[in-house]
Amino acid sequence: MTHLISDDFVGQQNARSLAQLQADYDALAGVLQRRGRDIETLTAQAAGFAVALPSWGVGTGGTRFARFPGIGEPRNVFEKIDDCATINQLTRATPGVSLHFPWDRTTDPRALKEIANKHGLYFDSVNSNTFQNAAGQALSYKYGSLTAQDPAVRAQAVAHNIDCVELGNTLGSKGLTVWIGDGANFPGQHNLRGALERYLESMRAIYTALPSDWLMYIEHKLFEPAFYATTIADWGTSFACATELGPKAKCLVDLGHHAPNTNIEMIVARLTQFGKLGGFHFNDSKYGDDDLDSGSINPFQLFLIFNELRDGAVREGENFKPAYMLDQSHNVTDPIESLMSSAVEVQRAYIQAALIDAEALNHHQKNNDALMAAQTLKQAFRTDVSPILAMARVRAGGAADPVACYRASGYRDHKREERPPVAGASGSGIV
Ligand code: AOS
Ligand code: ZN
Ligand code: ZN
Ligand code: ZN
Repeated sequence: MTHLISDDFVGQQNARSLAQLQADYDALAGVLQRRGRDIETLTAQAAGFAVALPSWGVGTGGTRFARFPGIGEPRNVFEKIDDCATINQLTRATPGVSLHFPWDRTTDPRALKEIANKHGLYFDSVNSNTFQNAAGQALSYKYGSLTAQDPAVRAQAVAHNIDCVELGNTLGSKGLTVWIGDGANFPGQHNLRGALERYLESMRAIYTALPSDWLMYIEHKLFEPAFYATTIADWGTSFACATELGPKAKCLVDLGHHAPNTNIEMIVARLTQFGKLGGFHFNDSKYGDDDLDSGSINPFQLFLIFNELRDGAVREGENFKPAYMLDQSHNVTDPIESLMSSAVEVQRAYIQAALIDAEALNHHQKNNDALMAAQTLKQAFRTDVSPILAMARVRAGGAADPVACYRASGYRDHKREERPPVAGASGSGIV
């Protein structure tokens, strides 16, 4: 029997700070009321927010230099589900889990689905992996996968993606995320156009195998592991490919996959405008694909992205539902703590953006009042919405303070006992 935190324990922990939370909540309600905003509407919005967990994120990550294993790390997908369930129990904002194959392969997907559902979790988009060789694989991806020169290698990579779709279908997923490391390290190594032609041919074969209610997410990335020319390096290439493939293909924006200082919120606006924004891998970065905790470096950028999503929701209506997922690497923190705080940071940006006085913003834009337009955004960004997020959690049975509750529970110490380390339990260091 594995140890899980009891709901009673969460309730007891909450009881200690409930009076304080109520006072903070009431004070914020007053502030918002003066702005003509009803706090309960925002709390309901917070309660409806969800961002999916990356199964690979509950283990300690690593860099290409080293991986320093954490304590009591999950050793298989079932243990990962326990950790994901705990994160969702405390945050009530992460009911989806995004699996990665073959890392999360199981001989009994039905049992996995049943256990996840029992915990109140469902499976979000599944991720294929052709950026490393799986154990026992016939052909190597050393020189590429979906774009490889060798048609047999391409066929193997296509077959793996179709396998992922089938497995995901059994698990109740509705999407396939495709990120490939394909590209060139030397000028001349690839015919740049030829590589993309082969990519499209491979992707067409995968697209054909998608169930009718599935989406395919194309994840671009500027560089790494290819350092001269990555085949799907930017949103333009991603957009062109998604357009070529058809309506079930959309673009996925991993925040770390751009050159430093790229205006990511503008990419979000463009993809939304042309109906191709599929979803996100949230994380934060300073230099490259750093995969640091969401909101830890540049929370304003996250807020501005959610401002575009807010605008997109108004313009596109009900059908605008980009997929939200975290994609982070935790090297110096307890992954559960990082994922909980990150989910809350993304939820915070969502609520801060919901607070924007859209009418005022529109007015300032029409009048070319740049200063007041910027101030309007800042007013929302500066508002501490923590009591809204905490109240939404508490009302749903989550923790007022997820990290404090988690620490007090001794969950990790239990896992230290239950999960003695095994060799090769985690995925690659690339995230
Ligand atoms: C790689 O840089 C991408 O972010 C992918 O999403 C990758 O599949 C994932 O991070 C797991 O390594
Ligand atoms: Zn990613
Ligand atoms: Zn990343
Ligand atoms: Zn990445």
